[in-house]
Amino acid sequence: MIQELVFATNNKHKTEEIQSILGNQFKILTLTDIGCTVDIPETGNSFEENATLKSSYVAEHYRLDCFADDSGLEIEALNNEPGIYSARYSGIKDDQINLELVLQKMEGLTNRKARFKTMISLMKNGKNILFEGVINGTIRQVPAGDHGFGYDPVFEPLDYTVTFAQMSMSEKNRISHRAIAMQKLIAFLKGQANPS
Ligand code: ITT
Repeated sequence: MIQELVFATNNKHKTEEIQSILGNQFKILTLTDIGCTVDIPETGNSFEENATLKSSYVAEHYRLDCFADDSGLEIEALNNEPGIYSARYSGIKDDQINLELVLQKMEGLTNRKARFKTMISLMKNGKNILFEGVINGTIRQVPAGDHGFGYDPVFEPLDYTVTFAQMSMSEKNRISHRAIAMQKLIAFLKGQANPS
């Protein structure tokens, strides 16, 4: 039987990536599917806290097991900004404007090291279980590619010569921060691993 899982997100790109990673072993229910129209406040100080705020909101208000992903880009030369503010770095939720702000702040900087991080919080039977995924890379001077979302056009993973936005979804899903965290979640749900 296919297991249904609530994924607490309003981000359509994340939902697509995660449904594609899960394949047909699990079916994702979104916030819309469960009738939740709230933009759950992300007032925490870390990916971990924000992921937990989203998953526990659904667990408390809908009495459903649920997982949430909080993620973002950490750039070494910018003191790990935009970090937890990735979705609204410029003050507004606009991928293009936020990406341009990153490039502007990095003008003239030679240290281009960055990483994408995902923290997944799974609320299951009232318990919070966390799964982390990280991928290292560099920030390009000029955006390239039109797949994906967010900062994908400027992020080149280590050992690759293309950006995330130049990869197909399945290529990105083989190596991304979200895919790494999701594989840990899947292994846990299948009873094959401890959280990490
Ligand atoms: P939900 O909170 O509803 O899940 P969100 O877009 O607000 O959706 P986050 O708070 O986790 O999600 O912010 C993540 C932001 O980080 C996202 O909007 C992108 O700007 C960036 N980001 C995260 N993962 C990314 C990825 O795989 N590729 C490109 N940018 C990514």
